[in-house]
Amino acid sequence: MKLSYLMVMAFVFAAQAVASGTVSGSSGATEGKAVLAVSDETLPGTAQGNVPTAMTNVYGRDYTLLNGKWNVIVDLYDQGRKMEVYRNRKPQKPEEFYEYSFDGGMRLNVPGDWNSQYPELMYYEGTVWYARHFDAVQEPGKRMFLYFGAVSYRCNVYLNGDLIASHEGGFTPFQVEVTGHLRPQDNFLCVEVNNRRTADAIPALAFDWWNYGGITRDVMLVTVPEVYVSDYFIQLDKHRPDVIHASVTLSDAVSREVRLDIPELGISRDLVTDGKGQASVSFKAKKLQRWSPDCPKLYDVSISCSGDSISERIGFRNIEVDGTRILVNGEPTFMRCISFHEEIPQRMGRAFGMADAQMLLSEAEALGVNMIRLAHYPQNEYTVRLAEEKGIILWQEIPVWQGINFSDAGTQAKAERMLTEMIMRDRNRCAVGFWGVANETKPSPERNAFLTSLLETGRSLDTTRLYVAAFDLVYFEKSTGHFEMHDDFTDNLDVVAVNKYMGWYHPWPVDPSEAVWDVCADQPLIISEFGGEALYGQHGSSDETSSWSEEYQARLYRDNIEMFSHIPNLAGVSPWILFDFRSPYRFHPTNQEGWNRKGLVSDQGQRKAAWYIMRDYYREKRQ
Ligand code: GCB
Repeated sequence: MKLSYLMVMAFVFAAQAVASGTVSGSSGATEGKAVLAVSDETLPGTAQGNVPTAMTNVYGRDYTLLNGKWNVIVDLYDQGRKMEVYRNRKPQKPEEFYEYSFDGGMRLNVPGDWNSQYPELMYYEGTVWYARHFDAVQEPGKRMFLYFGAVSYRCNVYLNGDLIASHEGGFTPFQVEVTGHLRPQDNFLCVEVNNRRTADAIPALAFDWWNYGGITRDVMLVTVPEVYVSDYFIQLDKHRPDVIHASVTLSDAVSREVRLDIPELGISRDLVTDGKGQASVSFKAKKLQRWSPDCPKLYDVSISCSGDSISERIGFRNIEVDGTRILVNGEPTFMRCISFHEEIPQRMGRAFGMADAQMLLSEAEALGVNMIRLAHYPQNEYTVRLAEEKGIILWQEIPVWQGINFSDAGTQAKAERMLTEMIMRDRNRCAVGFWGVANETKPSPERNAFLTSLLETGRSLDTTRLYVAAFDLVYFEKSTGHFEMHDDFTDNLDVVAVNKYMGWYHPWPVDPSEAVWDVCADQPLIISEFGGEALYGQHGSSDETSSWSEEYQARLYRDNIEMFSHIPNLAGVSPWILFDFRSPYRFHPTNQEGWNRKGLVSDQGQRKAAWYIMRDYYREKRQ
């Protein structure tokens, strides 16, 4: 099959799906945009158009996991597409042969990154072809979708030899409808995964974490009714404590009766979708107990229409800004925050399941946090949902991390797509209090336009969260004797966040007791990163940065904590970071060895001296 034919078929497939209303429904905000667009020939620069986002609450659906051992071909020179390995051909005649086979070769666990599974793949950046067979029961009147929790970083998906979908972005889900394209037995699913860093990608060419590649989250075959509830958004009003807003979108533009039940609140509402398949309602909920870090109350909520019913546990809380304070359920709340990457240090691999979520979150809880900044990209749903059950407020962000090409329209479209996919996946999670749009960007007209459009996109999908971005532009102004920052873009944000490494990247210009801040004085300010490196078990001078000692790191924490009391609009702090994490550009041969050592906890799970200082500070901030 020639590639052009393949591409045509892919478009036909996608177009058929759309013509029959089979591409998953979308929210009002994504509605009306282009349909499932299969990429151009090359993976880098994969064009997705504005594909409707994946269905809401996939774990509440009828699904089969396609996880497990997949066969793979490592394709360093990108020859697999030319050889059409996705067709998985076998010799049929004596003179026929193929220079590939998925059988008998390397196998990789899905979900999982490839880097941690074979030593020779540890640094690999390129293409890996994943393949597996599966059976599928196509029930009459039902629709089927392949759903990928995340593939890092870009991929093409081939089913039974045809290209059916493409996706770019390593941390958000996507789906493709396969109704009518499945055989009862032995479907051949092949995914061409590529994690090469490129200048137009997000993140771009260099970033301070490991570039894990692979099918890193669950793969599911999902069965839904002909017309199904594709999306819903049920949240408390931004300001009022007892008014719930609910909107429901069906997969198809049809008018149907929909019922919304919250039995514990005695709520049962009948809605009728309009010609676009959408309906919304607002109502008062008497005796509503709001979700909070101290009492993470969740309610069973179900939405049904003829033929479909979906339920999950949803919580209700208000989060808003009052002057320089952040209010949670009307109460001024200091954000005792921590960050972690989606990485299990002991395994040197990306986190993906419930056990991993338990590990990461229990160590965060031990520190006494009420909030986590999920650095620097949307993390898996196990983590998000478990954090919600534990009462931890979340900041989720997209990987717009330094070095992004703000002048590239394609890059901007990708960022908007990532933001949309993140918000659509998690906007029913009341734990999410903050959507982060960028980390460490510098003022420029292009940057401003890029971020402005991200905020517009975000706010068109969700106005109940606080929008935030982290900046590294604070400096000490000698003439005033204050720490200052001048970036007008901050006016567009609900909360301003600052990464400032006093005592590490920046020597103290004054004693910490005199380090007074005058930064965005009329807005809430979160110190979203501070810290320094120490090798667990290494002892040395508390005065010497280059000792990489626990003593120096502990002192740095004490000094920063002292400085915090001179930031009048401080609304929260977040040490960088909970665990030491893998980073390719941490070259020091004995202190780093490819690790960023700013963790409060070592790669082997040992708590450094600074951990105790932070724990005590958070204990005090609770009172
Ligand atoms: C930062 C970045 C973070 C890095 C950190 C560091 O400002 O936001 O991703 O890992 O500094 O350790 O330098």
